Amino acid sequence: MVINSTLFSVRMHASRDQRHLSGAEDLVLGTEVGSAAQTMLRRAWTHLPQSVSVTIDQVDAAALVTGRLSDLTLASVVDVAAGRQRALSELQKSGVSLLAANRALVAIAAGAAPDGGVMRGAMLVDAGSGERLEPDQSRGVRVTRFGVTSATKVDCERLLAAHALTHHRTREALVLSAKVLAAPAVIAELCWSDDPDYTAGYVASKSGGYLRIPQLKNMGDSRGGRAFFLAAGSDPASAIHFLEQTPFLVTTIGAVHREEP
Ligand code: WAQ
Ligand code: MG
Repeated sequence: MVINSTLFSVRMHASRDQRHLSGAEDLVLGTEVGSAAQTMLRRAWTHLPQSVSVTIDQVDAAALVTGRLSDLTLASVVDVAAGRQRALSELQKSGVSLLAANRALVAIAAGAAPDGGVMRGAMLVDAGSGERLEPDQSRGVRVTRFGVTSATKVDCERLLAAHALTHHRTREALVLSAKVLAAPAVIAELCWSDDPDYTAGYVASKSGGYLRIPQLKNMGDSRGGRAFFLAAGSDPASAIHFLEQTPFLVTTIGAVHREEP
């Protein structure tokens, strides 16, 4: 029984000139640590890194939280402007104020770190006031110590492939967002990639699931990021602790729906 066996958090970070290139994260059995690390190193090497770190930590089994992937809905939008509009309305539906949603979107689009670059982690945004709550606006909050059981990973890949979603980013983002939405006070997430070739992103919320939006930025744009919206007025400390420390394992997949164009 997977849940009762010892699990290890395996994470990789590749960089060049202090700049983040690639990262990966998994929660695996001891017997799977070697292959998980190897898969991550292989990925790191495709980015021509100068420095790569792989960190392996046993996780506290007593603290383990298990969860399910959100249902994924494939949105259909005509361009980036429509994609961003859709993201704003989905966030509002999930209880985020237009002010807060718009502030987060504008910040990610501009480069949310103080120097206008990409943050390593996520912004925490008060869903009412739009105020940023993360202690370090350059690093942000890094979600770590999460993964998906190998059987569920296979099921997830098969389901996504049936909808032509074959990039590992989609599955990884689904898994990450499952942990984010399980965090205390978090009501929604907005994300798009910092990879200049990957224009898709999503809004995930407790109420609406994972809405995949194929165009949230233009090709060639290397700005991207994440914002986690906290219920208005909440203290970010317990959310930060959960996101960074609590081991979270996905054991069940969700469904996939497609919106008509
Ligand atoms: N914790 C918090 N924030 C993170 C983490 C993490 N573990 N990893 C990345 N980020 C932030 C950081 O600011 C990055 O710049 C930004 O998110 C984007 O990261 O359904 O690939 O790894 O196909 O480039 C969306 C998938 C893909 C859409 C997102 O993000 C789909 C993606 P990336
Ligand atoms: Mg990236």
